[in-house]
Amino acid sequence: MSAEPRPSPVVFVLNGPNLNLLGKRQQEIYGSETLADIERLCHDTASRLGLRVDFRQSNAEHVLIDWIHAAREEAAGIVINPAAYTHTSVAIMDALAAYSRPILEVHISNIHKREPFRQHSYVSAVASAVISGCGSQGYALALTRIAHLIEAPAGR
Ligand code: DHK
Repeated sequence: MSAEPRPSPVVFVLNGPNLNLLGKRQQEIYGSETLADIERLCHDTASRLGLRVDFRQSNAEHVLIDWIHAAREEAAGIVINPAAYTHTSVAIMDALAAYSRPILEVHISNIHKREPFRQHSYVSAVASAVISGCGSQGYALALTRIAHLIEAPAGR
C-alpha cells in the first residue's frame, strides 16, 4: 500500500494598507503590476517550490494581527508586506514576535532610498530576512527563501 502524499506546507502572504491599489497608485514607485498579478506570481512560485500560498490583503491593522495569530496554527512561514504599518506598528511587530517560524519582510520599493520616516522598520527586528526594492519579484524571492528555510520539497 502506498503512503498518502503529504500536503504541501502553507505560507501566508500578508499585504497591508493601500496595496489593493497597486497598478493604480504611484506607478513610478510601485510599478504597474496589480495585487492580483502578484497573487498569481506567488501561486506559480509556490507550486514550483512545493508550497501552497494563502494570499491576503487588509487596510486594517487589527485584521493583519488576527491573521498573524492564525498563522501560528496554520502556516509554515509568513511573507509580509506591512506597507505603511512597517514604520508605525509595534502591535504588528509584537504579533510577529510571537510567531516562531520564518518571517520574510517584503517591500516593493527600496525603503532605504526614500523619505527618512520610511527607513525605520519595526518589523525588521523580528523578521528572518528583508527584501526591499526588488519590485513584485521580491515576493517570489521571499517564497524561495522560506522554502529553503522550511526544507520544502523543492526548496533545498
Ligand atoms: C509600501 C507602502 O505602502 C509604503 O507605505 C511603504 C511599501 C513601502 C513597499 O515598498 O512595498 O513605505
